[in-house]
Amino acid sequence: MRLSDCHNIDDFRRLAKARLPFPVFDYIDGAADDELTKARNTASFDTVDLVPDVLAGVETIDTSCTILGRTSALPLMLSPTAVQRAFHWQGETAVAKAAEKFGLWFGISSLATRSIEEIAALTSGPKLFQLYVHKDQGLNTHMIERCQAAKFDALALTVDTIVSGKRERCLRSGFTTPPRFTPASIWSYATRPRWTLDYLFREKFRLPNLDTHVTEGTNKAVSIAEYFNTMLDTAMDWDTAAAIRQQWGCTFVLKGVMSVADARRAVEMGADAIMISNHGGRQLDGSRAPFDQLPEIVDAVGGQIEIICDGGVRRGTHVLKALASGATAASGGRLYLYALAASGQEGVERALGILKDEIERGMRLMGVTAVDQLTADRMRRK
Ligand code: FNR
Ligand code: LAC
Repeated sequence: MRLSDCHNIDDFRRLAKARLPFPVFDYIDGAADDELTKARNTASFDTVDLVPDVLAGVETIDTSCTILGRTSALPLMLSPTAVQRAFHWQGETAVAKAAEKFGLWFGISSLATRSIEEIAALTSGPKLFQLYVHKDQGLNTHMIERCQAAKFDALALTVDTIVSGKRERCLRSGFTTPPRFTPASIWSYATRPRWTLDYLFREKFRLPNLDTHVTEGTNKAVSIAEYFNTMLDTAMDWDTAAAIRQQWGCTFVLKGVMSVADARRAVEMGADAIMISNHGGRQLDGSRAPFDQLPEIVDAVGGQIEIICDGGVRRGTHVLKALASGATAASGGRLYLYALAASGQEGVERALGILKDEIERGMRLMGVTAVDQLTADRMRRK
């Protein structure tokens, strides 16, 4: 099988499986426990049918939209994923360049194998840095301040990894990554290399303290790092917080929110967006699919916060269905990781080209000329 034989994301999965050592493929493809949620994430898109307006007469279509204050050529974000150089020698460099070429947001994991600064130097496109909320405040501060200096556009706190999901394929294969893949952004902080996944699974993370309340006005200026750490731990007067975020120009995302209660808390915290996500089924197996959960979240906080539907996306029509359900955009990891593993930057660009084509084709066949025309009446839940 060759790259030219790949005409959809599932073809890339097959090519990656053929080309990767099985422990590496299983780390990408695998999920927690019985992998029910990973399967459900994609299957959930089949629970709705699209209703096209074929007499609408569609000439030019515009697939662009605004996500987190930046223009995106498609309503699709590349979610942060770890240790990409374990999948292909080009690693995050390939994905960053492909994302820039297609005008898409690129999410960089805390466990990336290229540093914050390397990635920033690689691409002028919109960049999101994903932070686990480490118990070690010094590490949080270290990462946040470097993101600010590197002018990242968004900071995403991953809040669904208080403990790692049970990845049975990795337990069987013994997959982990060697010290040379110690997260490049952590290395300069960590005085000794840590095995990436062991580090991740051993490190006990914290959850943000969501019981924030506005303190008496104390408009003292604080650093960005202090802001986020303060916001995570205690209260902060929101005027100061807003002023600091304005100064940095960074948007603030909570990744891994699934419940209405957490979505409301995210609004209270002043987050700019939530990624409705179950981490691609890699955390709590049996969790509901983000696409299934979307209507409840949109009813509760739609219009108050941007809502990204993350996970299970393998087709352009999945993106269209997420938007018709009220999402600002869709996002995914494996939709580009299989292609990276199979064929580096060339593979990722082919995969993004396929998704772009499927989104455009789907819009034409739906009879819509812009993504904001994808409204609830354009689909029916079965
Ligand atoms: C991930 N994901 C992830 N999320 C995160 O916040 N930090 C991370 O380092 C990683 N690493 C990671 C590695 C691999 C191999 C995968 C497959 C996923 C989760 C990722 O951001 C996203 O939520 C899921 O990938 C979405 O599901 P799909 O699109 O892969 O089905
Ligand atoms: C994973 C971690 C790195 O899903 O978030 O593998």
